[in-house]
Amino acid sequence: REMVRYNIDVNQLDGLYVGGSTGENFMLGTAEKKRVFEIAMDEAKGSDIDLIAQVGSPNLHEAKELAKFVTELGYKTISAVTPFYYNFNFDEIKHYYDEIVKDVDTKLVVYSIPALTGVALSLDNFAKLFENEKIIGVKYTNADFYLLERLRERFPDKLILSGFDEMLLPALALDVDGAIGSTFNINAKKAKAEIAAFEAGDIAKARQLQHESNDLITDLLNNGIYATLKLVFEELGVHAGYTREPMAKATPEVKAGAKRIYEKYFK
Ligand code: MN9
Repeated sequence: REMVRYNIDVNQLDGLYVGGSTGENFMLGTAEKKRVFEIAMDEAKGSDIDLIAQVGSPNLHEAKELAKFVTELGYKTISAVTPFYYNFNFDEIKHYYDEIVKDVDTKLVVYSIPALTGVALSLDNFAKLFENEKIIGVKYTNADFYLLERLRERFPDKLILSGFDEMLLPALALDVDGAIGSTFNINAKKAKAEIAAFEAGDIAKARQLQHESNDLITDLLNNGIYATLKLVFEELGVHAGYTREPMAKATPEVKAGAKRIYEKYFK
């Protein structure tokens, strides 16, 4: 709840992606996922922040149930990770997406993150997924900028949201519509300034801001990004809890590292 409030009140983000990797979604049970969706919606009510609910799971029954659940809660957009682990073929993946949106009127953004799922979608794969008009875009967490350029060129009307915070500037150069990222939880101000500089044509400033963000992101990654984001939140007075097993609990070294990051970048 406090993290959602911080993102609305302090970060003033345009939107929140609820139930993503950083939300440790793939370690949660269905009831817990539902509770997270309820809490985010509850806090967001009355603000004009956009919410996207990530409902995807290799358990298609669960994904469909969650899609229905969040639609009834009032979410306008859902997202689903590509189904992972079983090396599903593309027909199976296409069926998965068509099924998730079939019984809801919510629009869907594909969550593509090949490094963690092992599922790499081709340009033609995207074209087939996008034939379904309820599938309106992709959260693109991928360092393949050739594919990103081809996607933007071929689908000018689809929503492309960049997912690697450390590559925001090259993604902006390829005309993405926005970005979703873990580090925006604590680094929203700088990321928004970078986008504004890019849009104003001040590439030197945008690049400088990306350098500064990447110093922070590198330190976060080296200290364990999920635990450290939570620990920095704690330093900011936001009760963010701790990472769930099987992720390791923060050791004294990790805690000291997070404190150093807080002091270096946020004081
Ligand atoms: O998709 C996030 N991906 C993961 C969003 O956490 C797997 C990113 O925001 C990264 O955490 C971030 C650092 O690599 O770019």
